Amino acid sequence: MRFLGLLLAMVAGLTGAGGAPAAKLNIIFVLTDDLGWTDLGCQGSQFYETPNIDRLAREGMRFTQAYSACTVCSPTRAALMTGKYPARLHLTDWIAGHVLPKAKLKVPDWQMHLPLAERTIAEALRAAGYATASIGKWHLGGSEFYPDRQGVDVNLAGCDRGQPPSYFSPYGIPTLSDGPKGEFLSDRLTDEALKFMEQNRAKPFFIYLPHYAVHTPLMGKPEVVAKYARKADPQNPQRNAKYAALIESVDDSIGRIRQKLDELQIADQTVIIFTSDNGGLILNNVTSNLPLRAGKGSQYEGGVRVPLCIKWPGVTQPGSVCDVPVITPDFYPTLLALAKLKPAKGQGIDGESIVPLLTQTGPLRRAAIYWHYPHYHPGGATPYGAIREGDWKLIEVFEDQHVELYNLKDDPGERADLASRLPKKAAQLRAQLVAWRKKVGAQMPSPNPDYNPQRGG
Ligand SMILES: [Ca+2]
Repeated sequence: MRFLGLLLAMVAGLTGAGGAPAAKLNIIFVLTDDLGWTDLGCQGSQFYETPNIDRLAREGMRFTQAYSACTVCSPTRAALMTGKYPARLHLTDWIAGHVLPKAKLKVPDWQMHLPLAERTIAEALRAAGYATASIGKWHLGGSEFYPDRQGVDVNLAGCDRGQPPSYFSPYGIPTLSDGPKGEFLSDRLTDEALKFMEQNRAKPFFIYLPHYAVHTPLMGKPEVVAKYARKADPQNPQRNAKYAALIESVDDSIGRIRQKLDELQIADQTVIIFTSDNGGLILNNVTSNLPLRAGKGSQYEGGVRVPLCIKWPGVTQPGSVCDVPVITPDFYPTLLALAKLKPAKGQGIDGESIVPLLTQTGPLRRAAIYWHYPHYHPGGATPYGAIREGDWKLIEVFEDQHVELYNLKDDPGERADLASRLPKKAAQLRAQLVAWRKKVGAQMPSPNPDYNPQRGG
């Protein structure tokens, strides 16, 4: 019965009223910055209030094992735009990264912008007749690499900055005019998205809405901050009122977008994807990703596991939950598939379309997913690589070349390192990781001649 229903829904999706060919699907991709895995009501938070995102999850599909391509911002964004792993792009750290001249390893000479030669998802969709916009944080290079050079018709607020000087106008963002004094950035970006939807309702559109929230500096509307300050429980590691207010500003954004889709009567032809670019920041008690280990800037699950909710009207089963691991590069072929497009030959896409998961018609073909971060980060990472295959995750730490092996099904918090108990499994995964690095041409760090054990690392 379910399969029949799905089939009918998919057929219905191909034809509009009266049997006329339906308009192409609109795509709204909301990327939150630094939102952690448990930072939503639907992901178990007892503190943050996210009714609109929770409703999106209830009406669509929620992924419990979605991953960002990197533990920091820029590489994930590059992977989203290209469908390639950061390792293949050599864009492996947040731009411009930390410099630790005395560390044990010297980081490779990595790519600090997204090259114009890459065919971005915006370029691919625009070529197929989509109106395209990037409204929010870009963080993929200087002005010659801004979104309007990478396939978007409208760039608002996208620049080389990784965070806004202020969430209140005046913003200090070179590609966004200031609003009335005190206007809030998440609201303004949403206003701009609604305007773009109105102006382009007759065409298929792709709106990339990478909110600056919930990245630092933590700032919120005073009344919202006050609400969470009253509610904060010292026993709950999620208790930062300003951070909660930032999350609420993103939730408001989702609510307003959905209301506008209803008003414009295009909700049934618009796919909404909601996710984050890396795990939650736990430094200075910003948030907690428990039960996951650590947070942004670390090699553990807290650094890379992220929320993901997708509503594809008439196709995703309401309230469905998917536990298959998916990762940022998968969005590129998925978005192309939604627009009934395919990557060009020889484009070197690493991701795989997750349409079979969304339609519940089959598994993914690939066996494993990978990370490569030849850098240092205050979140805890030293240069490392990692592979996840099935329930297994292996982390290779380049400084001393030790490996750690975890069974994420039994041990999602990565407490019990099984590498010495299961040396064959560890060796097999490590060999796969090494082979993958070779395949994508990953850059490795090298011994640092200026290494000083007292000052490095
Ligand atoms: Ca980020």
